Amino acid sequence: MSRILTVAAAQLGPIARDEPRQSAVARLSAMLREAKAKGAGLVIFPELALTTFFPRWYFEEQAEVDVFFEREMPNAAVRPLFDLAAELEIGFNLGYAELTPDGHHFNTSILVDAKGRIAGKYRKVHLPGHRENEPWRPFQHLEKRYFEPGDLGFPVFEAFGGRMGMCICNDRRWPETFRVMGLQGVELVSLGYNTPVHYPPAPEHDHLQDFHNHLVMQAGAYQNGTWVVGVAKAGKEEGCDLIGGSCIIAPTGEIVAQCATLEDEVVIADCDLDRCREIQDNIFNFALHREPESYRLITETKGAVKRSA
Ligand code: ING
Repeated sequence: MSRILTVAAAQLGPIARDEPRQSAVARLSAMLREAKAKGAGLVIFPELALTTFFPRWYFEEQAEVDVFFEREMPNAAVRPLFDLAAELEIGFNLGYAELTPDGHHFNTSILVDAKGRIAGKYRKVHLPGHRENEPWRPFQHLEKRYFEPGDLGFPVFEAFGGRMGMCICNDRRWPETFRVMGLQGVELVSLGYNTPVHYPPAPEHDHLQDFHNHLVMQAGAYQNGTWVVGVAKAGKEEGCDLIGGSCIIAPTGEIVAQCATLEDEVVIADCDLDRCREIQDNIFNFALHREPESYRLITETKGAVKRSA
């Protein structure tokens, strides 16, 4: 038995600050067509795929920030992407900045099915960076200022013939993210990221960004027996170098497809969702091997506690 889902990782190169959404949507649509031509049934786009990564700047006025947010989804600018996907009968994961009708700001991704319907929504839980302007930095990382932590948890959706989960960027660095979805039997986690090469608080780690990117996603895949598709907004975007490394990872942790550029690039893999069983029924058979009584600290504390044995 094998449930093959052909998945495309659709990496974006830089989006300029003044690039209109229509331009980004045209680039996303071109990659959707390419993915369809290569047999894909699901295309994964990056985090905040409609605009430049605006948390790199400090804005005094909220109105200056809100121009980067979508008040409804789909909307006029994005509707052509939804229509094309429904016409081609292909689904996609799209990351964008969500401004809700009651004024909440989230870093969001949606899973859209092959008929153009929103089958799932996720709001980024782990917001990296800082809240106040820190002029010592060559660029800001103000996600804690511009977004609220996601309020939907880490849901898993039945779609595309399997159990689909999502997370966003920094979420991938936290093992809890994948484990909560693993405990719901997730079979494919899709995620987008905007990851600068330079990390101002620890520049001595800059050369490790690509290694850490794959390390955390491969671990997440293997330790939960799930496919993972991680997709970058890459390249020098408004003077800030973002890593690429978009890839498709099997439940064994093996990278089976990887982008080679820092531009718009589509890579494809046939993901046999039944291969999750090799891991979930054996080495990481949670019901057989986990000992949650020993893990209480994980949900009882936020920061580390210095307990003596
Ligand atoms: N970006 C980065 C990420 O978690 C970051 C923030 C960069 C953290 C480098 C650590 C090192 O990949 C987003 N958008 O979360």
